[in-house]
Amino acid sequence: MRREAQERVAELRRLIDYHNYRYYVLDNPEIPDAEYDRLMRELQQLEAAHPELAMSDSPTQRVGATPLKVFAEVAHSVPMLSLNNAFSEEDVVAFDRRAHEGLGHDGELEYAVEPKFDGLAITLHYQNGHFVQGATRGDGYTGEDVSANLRTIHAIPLKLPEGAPPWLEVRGEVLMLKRDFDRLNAEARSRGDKEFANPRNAAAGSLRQLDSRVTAKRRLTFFAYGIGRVEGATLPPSHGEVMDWLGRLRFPVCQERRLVRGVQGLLHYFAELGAKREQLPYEIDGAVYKLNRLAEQEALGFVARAPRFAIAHKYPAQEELTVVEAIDVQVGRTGALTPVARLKPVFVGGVTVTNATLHNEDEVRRKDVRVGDTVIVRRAGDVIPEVVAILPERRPMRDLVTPLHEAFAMPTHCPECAAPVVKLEGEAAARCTNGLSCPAQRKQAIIHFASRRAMDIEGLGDKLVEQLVDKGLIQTPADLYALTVAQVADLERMAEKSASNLIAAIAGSRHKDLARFIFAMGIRNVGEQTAKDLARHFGQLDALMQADEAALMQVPDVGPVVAESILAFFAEPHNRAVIERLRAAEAWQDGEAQPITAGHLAGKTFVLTGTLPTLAREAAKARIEAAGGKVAGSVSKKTDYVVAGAEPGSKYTKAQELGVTILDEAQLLELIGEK
Ligand code: 5U1
Repeated sequence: MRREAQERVAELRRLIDYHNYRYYVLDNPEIPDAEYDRLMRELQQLEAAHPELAMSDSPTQRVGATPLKVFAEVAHSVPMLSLNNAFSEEDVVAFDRRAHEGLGHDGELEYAVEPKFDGLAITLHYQNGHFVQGATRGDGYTGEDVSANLRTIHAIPLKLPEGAPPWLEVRGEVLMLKRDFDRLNAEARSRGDKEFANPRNAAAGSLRQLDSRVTAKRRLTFFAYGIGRVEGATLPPSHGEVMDWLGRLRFPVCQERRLVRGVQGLLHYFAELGAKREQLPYEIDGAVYKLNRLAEQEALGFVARAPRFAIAHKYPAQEELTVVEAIDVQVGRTGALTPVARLKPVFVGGVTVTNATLHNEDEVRRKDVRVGDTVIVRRAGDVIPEVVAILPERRPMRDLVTPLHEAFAMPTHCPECAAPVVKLEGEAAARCTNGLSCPAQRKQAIIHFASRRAMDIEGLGDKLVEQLVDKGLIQTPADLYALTVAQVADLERMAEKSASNLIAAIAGSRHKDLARFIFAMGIRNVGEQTAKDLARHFGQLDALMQADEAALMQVPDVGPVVAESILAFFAEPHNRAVIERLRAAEAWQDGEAQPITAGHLAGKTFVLTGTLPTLAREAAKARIEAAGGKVAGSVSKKTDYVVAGAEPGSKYTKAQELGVTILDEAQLLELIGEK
C-alpha cells in the first residue's frame, strides 16, 4: 500500500509539474483546469495520508507555509551585480567602443539583447535538480532568503528535468504581469484598501511577505536571464545558448530576446522594443545588452560593482516626482467635470508634463491629492499623464495635525457657466446640467466634431475654436460651414492665407461617410465602433433617427444605456435643428443598410495563445462567444482563427504549419465588430 502510494505520489508530482510548466511557462495548457485541480487534490490527499512522503518541492507546497519572523540572510557565492546605465545613443556608442578596446577587436561585436524587466532581481539555487533556496539581491553580496515565497510562484520550477547539473544558481527577475497588477488593485479598491503604485512595487511587496500564504495569493511570475554559478556541467559558449539551455531546463526565458550585431543592431532593437513596450504583458524600463560570447564577457570582466560586458539602455522614466500647484476643474464635451492637477513642470515619459488628470472626485479623495502635495506622475506611451499617488511623508503641515490645504471638493456649480452640477447615481462623473448652453461644452462639442477621427477639419485646433465661440462667430458645428474668410482672418494669429486654408478645409470636410458623421455628433456613449455599427446597420441617418429602443438594440453591443443616449440625443429639438443645417451643408452621405446581428461568428472556431495586450483570456473568450464563435483548446485543421498575443506557445507554430489565419487582439476586436 505504502509503495503504491509512493509511486502514485511520484507520478502525480511529475504530471502536475509538467502541466504547470505547460500552463505557466509555455502558456499552452494541455488539460482543462478541472483536470489539473483533480490531480492536485489527489496529491494533497495522498500527502496528508502519508506525511512521510511530503517533500518541500512537491507542487502542493506552492500554497505558502507558516509565516516567518524575519528573513534569514543569504551570502551570495557570486555577487549579484547591478548594471551600468546608458541614457543616450552616445552612451551606447561609448559602451561598444570600450568593448572593442578591451577586447582589441575589429569589426562588429555580437550582442545578446533582451528587455530590462521592471521587477526584482533574485537568485535560485538548485541541488541535484531540486530547488533548495532563493534569495533577493539585497546589497549585491548578501540578500534575504525568500525561498518560501518563491516556491509559491508557479513559473519557477521546483524540480528540474533529468540532466540538470548537481549545482545550479539561476539569476532572473520576479515580476507581476500588468493584468495581474490591475486585478490586484481593483480588488484592493473594492475593499477600500490602499493600492500599489505600480507592478514593481506590487511584486516587491508580495515577495517580501513574511507570510508566504499571502504571496501565494498574488500572481507573480519569473524570467531567467543568467547564471550565478554552475557545477558539474559545462556551459555552452554563448549567452544566447545558455538561455536556450535554461529554457530546456524549464525556466521561463523571455521571447523578446535576440542576437544583434554592432551599435546599429543595438539601437534598432531598442527602438523596436520601445514600440512594443505598451503592448508587452509586463513592464520594462529599458533593454539589456550583453556581449554574447562568454569568453569575451570573461575577458572584459568587471568595474566596481558592474560588468563591463553588459549595459542597461534605459527608456525615459515613465514616473517622476513633482508638486501639485493647483487643482482645476475642466468641463468636457458631455458636461463631465474632470479635476486636473496643475503641476510643477516635470520631464516624464520623454516630454515635459504640466497637467495630469485626476479622473473624478472619488479618485481625488481616494488618493487624497491636495495642493502642495508631492506626487508620483506617470506618463506611459500616449496615455494622458496621471497622478498615481501622493507621498504623504512629504505633505507640508500647517502644524502637526492640520494639512496646509483642504481636501478637494467638486464645485456645486459649473466653473464655466455657473449652472448647477449633478452627480447621477452609479456614475463617477459630476456633470454640468447646462448642455450646449454651457460655452465649455459647446467648444468641446465643436472640437470633437472637427477632430481627426471625426470630420477631420485640418487646422481647426482648440485655440481657434475657443476664439470662434468666444467671439460669437459659431455656436454649433453647423455654423462652421457658414464661416467666411474675412471673419476668420480677423482672429488672433490668423491672416488672409491661413483663413482661406481653414475655410477650404471646412468645405473639404463635407460628404463624410455616415459612420464618421455619427461619431462626430458626439452622442454620449457612442464611440467610433458603435458609430460604425450604427451606420452599417441603418445605412441612413433618418433611419437611425427614427429607430426606437428595440430597433437600436438589434445592433450588437448596443444595450439599454447606449440606446437611451441615442434616443435622448435625437429627442432634443436643438440637436435636430443642427442636423438639418448640417444636412443642408451636405456634411455627410448616407449609404446602404447592411443589418448586423449578434452571432455573426457562429460556426467559427478560435484558439487563444499568448498574452493579449488588454484582454484577459476569459474576456477574449467571452467576447468571441458573445459573437457566436467557439473557443477551443488546441489547433487543428478545423480551427478558423488563432488569436496570438505576446509570447505565444506552440499553438502559434502549429497554426503557421496548418496555414490557419492568425489574428492579433486588434484584428480580433475588428472581426467581432468592436473596433
Ligand atoms: N534582462 C536582464 N536584466 N539583467 C539585470 N539581464 C540582466 N543581467 C544582469 C542584471 C543585473 O546582470 C548580468 C549581466 C550579470
